Amino acid sequence: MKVLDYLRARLAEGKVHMSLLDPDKMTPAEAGEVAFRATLAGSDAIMVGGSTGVTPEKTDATVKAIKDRTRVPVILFPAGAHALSRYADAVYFMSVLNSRNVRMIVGEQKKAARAVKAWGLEAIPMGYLIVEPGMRVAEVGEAQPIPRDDPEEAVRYALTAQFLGMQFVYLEAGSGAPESVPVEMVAAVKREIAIPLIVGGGIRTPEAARRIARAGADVVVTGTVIEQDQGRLQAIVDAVKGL
Ligand code: 1GP
Repeated sequence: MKVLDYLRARLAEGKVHMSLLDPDKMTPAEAGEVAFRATLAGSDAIMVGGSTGVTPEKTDATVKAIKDRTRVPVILFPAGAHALSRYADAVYFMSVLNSRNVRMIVGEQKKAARAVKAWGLEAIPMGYLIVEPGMRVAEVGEAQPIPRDDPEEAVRYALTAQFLGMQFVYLEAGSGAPESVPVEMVAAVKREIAIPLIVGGGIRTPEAARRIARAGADVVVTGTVIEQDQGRLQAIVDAVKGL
C-alpha cells in the first residue's frame, strides 16, 4: 500500500500521531529503539529529518535501523537534497512556501528529483509553513516566519498549498519552540482548507497535544519529547487520539 493511502486510511479513522527522529541527535541503534517504543505507544509513522548535521550516510543508517525495528512507514522529512535515503518508504516532497530563498521553495527539490525517481521513492507533496518563533528551521529555511498573531497570513499560505496541489499543509513552530503554533491559527487554517493539516514544534505535554488536535490538527508531530522522555510519549499519543 502506498504511504499516502495508508495515511488517508488512518485519517479516515481519526487523528494521527507521527514521531520525528533526528539522525544527528541519536545513533541509528538509538533511533531504532525509540521508533520501536513510539510505535508501541501508537504512533502511526516515523519521520526522519533534522535541520543541521544530517548526511546521506546518517540518514541511510538511521532509516535502516528504524525499519529493522518497526513496521509503520518511515517518511523522510528532509532539510534538503542531502538528507535523502533510498531505504525510506516515502519522502515529504516539501516546499518552504514562506522562505525568502528560492532554493528552499524549489531548488533543493529540483536537486533531489532525479534520485527520488530513480529510487522509486514515494513523493508526498507538502506545503511547509514556518510560524514564529521558527527556531533553527526558520534560519536554515531562510523563512519569513508567519507572525503568531496573524492567522490570516497562515490561511493564505495554506490555501496556496492546496491550490498548488499539495496533499498536506504543515504548520511548524520549530523544534524545541517554547510554545507550539497558536491554537487560533490551527483552527483558522483548518476551517479554510480541504487537505489534512499537520502541526508540529514545541508540543511536549499531553495537554498541548490535545489542544492542538482539538483545534483542528489532523496530524500531530512530536520530536524532542521522545528524545528526552519516552514515558510521556504514550500519554501524548493517547491525547492526540482522544483516548
Ligand atoms: C516537528 O519540528 C517539529 O514539526 C518537532 O518539534 O522537537 O519541538 O517536538 P519538537
